[in-house]
Amino acid sequence: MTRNLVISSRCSLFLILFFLLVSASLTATSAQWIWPKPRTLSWPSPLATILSPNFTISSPYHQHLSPAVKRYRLQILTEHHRPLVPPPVNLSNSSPHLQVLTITVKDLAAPLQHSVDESYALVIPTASSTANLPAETVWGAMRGLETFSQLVWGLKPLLVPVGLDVWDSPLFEHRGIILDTSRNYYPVDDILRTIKAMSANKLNVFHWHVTDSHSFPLMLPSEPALAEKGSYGNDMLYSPADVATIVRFGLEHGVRVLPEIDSPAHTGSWAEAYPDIVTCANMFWWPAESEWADRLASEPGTGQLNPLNPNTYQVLKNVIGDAVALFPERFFHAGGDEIIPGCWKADPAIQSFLSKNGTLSQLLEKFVNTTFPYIVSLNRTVVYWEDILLDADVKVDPSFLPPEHTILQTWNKGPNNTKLIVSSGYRAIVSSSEFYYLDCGHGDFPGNDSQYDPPPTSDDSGNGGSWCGPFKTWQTIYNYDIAYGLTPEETKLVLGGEVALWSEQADPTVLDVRIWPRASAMAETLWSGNRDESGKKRYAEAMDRLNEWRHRMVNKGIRAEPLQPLWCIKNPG
Ligand code: CP6
Repeated sequence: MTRNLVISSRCSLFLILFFLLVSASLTATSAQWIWPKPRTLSWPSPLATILSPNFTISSPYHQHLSPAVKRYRLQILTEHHRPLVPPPVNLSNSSPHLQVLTITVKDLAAPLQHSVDESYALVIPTASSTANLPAETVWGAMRGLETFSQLVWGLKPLLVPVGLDVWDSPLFEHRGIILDTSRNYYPVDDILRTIKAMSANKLNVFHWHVTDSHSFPLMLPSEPALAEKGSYGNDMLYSPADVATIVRFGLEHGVRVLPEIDSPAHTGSWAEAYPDIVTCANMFWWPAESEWADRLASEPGTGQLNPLNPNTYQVLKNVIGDAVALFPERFFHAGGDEIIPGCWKADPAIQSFLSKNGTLSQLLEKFVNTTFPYIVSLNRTVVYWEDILLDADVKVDPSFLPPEHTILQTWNKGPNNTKLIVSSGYRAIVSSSEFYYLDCGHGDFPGNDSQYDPPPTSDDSGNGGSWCGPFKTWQTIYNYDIAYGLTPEETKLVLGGEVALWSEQADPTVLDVRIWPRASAMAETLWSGNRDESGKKRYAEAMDRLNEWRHRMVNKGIRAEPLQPLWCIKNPG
């Protein structure tokens, strides 16, 4: 008894905040299994029936939906999920076994792009052997299939709730993950596994930060030298066939693949093929004598494309043209973050431009004015990092960025910068580092209270892991309201959010554990919010469900990290 109390209070440390906020949700019922929680679900009595071993899914033929249907049927029949906490469900003695799930789609032609309708309904009656999944589009049907698959559990036989009614649709249309494949390389299989897990969490945008200063792994047919010379090696690049595989896999999972070719900063790797178009590529920002040898994001030689060199635009147009041809996605992310004045100032031509009263912002305006209209001419909406408009030193006049073709993505102070962006009439994607950066909290220098010798340099300005710490817990992410402090009109301009895995200190060995289940926390807040019907944040209920969801993800082969000791989960309250 005493022992149990001690353990119990230890576990409660994790929960104590949330106990205070919750009471109603302890009557764990209906949607205990589903992540993210549907917008509306009714299940008046906790009854289940047997899922027939001959269970089938009927659906209209569609190039991308049909493979998804086949995959889900196999998964449903073979997963044999056993919940950690047995659901309080009775087997109905009058319901027939469930034989068929019938999918109907209103608009079979709607392509997977921003603002496509993802709504669906799911009706599993008590007195019929057929369940129905009507959806507006095939992408909504995929979301409904995921929900249905999460409702099936058990060994032999498989069980599925009956008398259940779901109507579901996302609160935010853009729900993504950023993966940086430049600082460290990820094989195609790791990317596919991530997209699969995204789809299970109803996330719909894989933002692929494919190139940066450290390596250029994307093989582009018009500019092969960039990857030949700028990748980490022949075995660490993405061929056009790899990209096609990833794009098609995304389509079959309802996940858009949004490429980012970051420029003009973050282009050091381009100098391997084109040294003349990159400024400061060999400049060391970090003191070479530093004992910490902390070589992270901005060092060595972050490199910036030279806006005064005409060859820059020659190469860029080829790169952009190829990228647009490889990725059907209608958004194109052109970067625009973190321009370092000193890097441009290292170039003699730029020095002379500046000495004649030219400004750094004019250099960026020239760059934007030569690339942005070209991207728009290729029928793309351009996404830029917020810096392009909000940076203190190097930014463009808003007149260069018409809001109908421009989306801005935050990464600094979330609520403030989101407000600045949408109040200027731009659409925003929210990725504030203080909530949504999954890499932060690693690689910190010891603080001044270290019991060991202090570091020889305490400046950590080049450290991609230090100043955005501490580590973001799932609760920090779940708690964040991306439209905080905005008017309803402004909120309409917030397309959604993306969590980010920057890869200075990540690679395939930690990919799953860094992303999951913390990205699941964002997935739910963007799909159905973080509050219960009474408007209270639903932490404890979410904790129970997220434990189950993490357990289920692990069984699907996603190495999501644990949130609690198993003991706490088995002994709730
Ligand atoms: N790389 C690029 C990065 C970051 C950004 N852009 C970054 C900045 C701050 C933190 C983490 C990552 N590593 N290209 C900013 C968008 Cl804390």
